[in-house]
Amino acid sequence: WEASSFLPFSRARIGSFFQETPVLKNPFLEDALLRGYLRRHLPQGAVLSDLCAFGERVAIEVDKWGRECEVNPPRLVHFDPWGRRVDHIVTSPAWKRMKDLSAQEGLVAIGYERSFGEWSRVYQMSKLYIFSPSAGLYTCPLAMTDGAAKVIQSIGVSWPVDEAFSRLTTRQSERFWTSGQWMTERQGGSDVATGTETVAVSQTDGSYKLHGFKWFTSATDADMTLTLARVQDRTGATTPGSRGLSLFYAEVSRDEDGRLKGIEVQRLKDKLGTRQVPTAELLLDGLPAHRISEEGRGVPCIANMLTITRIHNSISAAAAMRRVVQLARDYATRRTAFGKLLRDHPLHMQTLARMEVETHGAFLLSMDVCRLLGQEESGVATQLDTHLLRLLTPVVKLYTGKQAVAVVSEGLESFGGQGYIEDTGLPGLLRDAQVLSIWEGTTNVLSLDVLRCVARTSGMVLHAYFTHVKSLLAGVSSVSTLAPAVKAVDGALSQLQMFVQEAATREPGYLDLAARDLAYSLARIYAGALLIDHACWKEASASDTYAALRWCEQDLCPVVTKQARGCYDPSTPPLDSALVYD
Ligand code: UCC
Ligand code: FAD
Repeated sequence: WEASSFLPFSRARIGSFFQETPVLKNPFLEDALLRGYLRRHLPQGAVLSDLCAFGERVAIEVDKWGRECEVNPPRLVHFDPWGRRVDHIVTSPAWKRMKDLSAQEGLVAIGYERSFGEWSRVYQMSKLYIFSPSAGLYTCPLAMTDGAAKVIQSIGVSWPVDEAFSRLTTRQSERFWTSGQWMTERQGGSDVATGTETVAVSQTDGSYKLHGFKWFTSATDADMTLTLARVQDRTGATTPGSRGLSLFYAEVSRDEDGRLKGIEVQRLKDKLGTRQVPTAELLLDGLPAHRISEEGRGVPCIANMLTITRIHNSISAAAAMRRVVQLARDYATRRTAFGKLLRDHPLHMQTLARMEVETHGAFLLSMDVCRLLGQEESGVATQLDTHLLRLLTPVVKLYTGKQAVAVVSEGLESFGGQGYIEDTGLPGLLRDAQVLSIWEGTTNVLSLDVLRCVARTSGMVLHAYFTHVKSLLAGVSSVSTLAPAVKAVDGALSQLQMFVQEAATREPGYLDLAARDLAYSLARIYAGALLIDHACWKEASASDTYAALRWCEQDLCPVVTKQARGCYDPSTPPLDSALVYD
């Protein structure tokens, strides 16, 4: 017995070494790029102190709630104990706390209070950026809530949506509402125009009842929703395609027996990630609703919501990258391998530095779209700014969504095996990142949206893009250490301009094949210009310059590289198909 007390391993002892866990510190204070960006553009003390205090709260308190949302996911109770259908979505206390917190902290309200003029959106989104990785995906209902408020504001805040607008944008938690966005049906989430079967039957009082099946509805515990349906004429006929779609406002409410009015929750989706969010399949069986768009103008009307939710998506993508880098760099100061800390292994640091470069790019891209949104909303946007906002919203959403998956995946590996272990909370980051390129428009669908907006504006959005990128580069001195980066962006921009001119003369379908690479080129060149511009700021750090140089070493214009290889030639589609189905 005495001898065994010297053994390091026995029934009672499991060894003396325990790895220290990575520590989440105040995400505002830990983020030099965010703080630098705000010092440059929005240096107001009130903003910085609010973000600092909120960052502290996120690290100390909110992050735990986010974890609780993940381990205690929502469930659906179809029936009460006496057999009555109730369709209750039971959410965790932490999920409910997130709702109160979101109202109190003004996570939607800040964008509508506009206390900081054209920079109000940057302030709001900075707060969401700090919040997002700890939010237990509460950012999902907040994005849709913001989007719904935007739609209402764009059509005019009057009956029947005035009360809803005031609730969506309030800071009073007891009044705060969230909104859903029910677009996707079984036949199509991308091709909404063909896929929407839901019909709207007009009532004598001017309202409607909706009948249909919504295949994906997230945060189904929302208080209201915006949704698409086809108005039936007297014979029951509807107009097919996009021109038959109208936008409806519906409240999600219950009757005196506790039954949802006009809705049956069929089931909750069993999802790879976003498990914190109740995502349901809904049968709409006479849901009372009001039409809020002109008949047949549903898609353009809900496009305002898509703009907002896609911007939220981009912010969440950048935030996921930031969080995994933050945790990985902390871990590298605690974990030893081969006799030294991970931070002292140059190859490990190179890996984290590459992740950081991606994070820099994603952050600046996302914030720039927020800047443009704020300018448009406060009436100071030029025509060029408005064009840029339209073009960049899908570009930034699709690019950052993909980056987030890659960076978070790399980030997990930087914790070794522990990155794969569920109760570290790390795997959830990857699962949740994976959705960012799917919902709110997949990568291909958004790439095609870019082409459509170029065509619809007769190229004006591209003209705005080229003009603005040139203006970002214009101020850089030719002897600057940034010269190689400027040369790379300038060269890529010229290549892109030539590509666009040449592609316009090609056979139909040519640009469709190039759409994804074109969108990537737009994103990489623009991010390069933003990184250079930020590094030129008088208070920029040496790391800002280094990040710009590193970013610009990659292929900034893949659409031209691939064009040179014949990737979009008419011969490729049959070859692609043959390869896939070989
Ligand atoms: O996924 C969803 C919710 C997930 C949860 C929320 C998370 C938020 C982030 C949280 C972060 C953690 S809701 C479902 C989202 N679904 C989609 O995104 C659908 C993807 N499909 C598309 O985007 C398609 O391109 C469609 C549906 C917009 C295509 O519709 P159409 O009708 O076939 O397309 P058209 O012909 O291109 O557009 C019809 C009109 C045109 O205007 P007019 O008639 O005046 O010429 C377009 O200019 O709509 C206008 N339009 C737009 N306007 C279409 N798209 C846009 C746009 N993006 N911006 C402005
Ligand atoms: P499809 O349109 O069938 O696409 C399948 C594949 O085909 C994709 O890779 C796509 O890129 C590609 N593709 C499609 N068309 C083309 C084309 N023309 N050219 C090239 N490639 C193409 N929807 C809501 O309305 N409300 C919600 O709250 C909501 N929540 C969601 C929550 C989660 C967790 C998920 C995963 C989805 C949610 N969705 C929601 C649905 C989501 O918006 C759709 O799944 C998405 O828009 C894609 O539509 P789809 O599933 O019909 O895919």
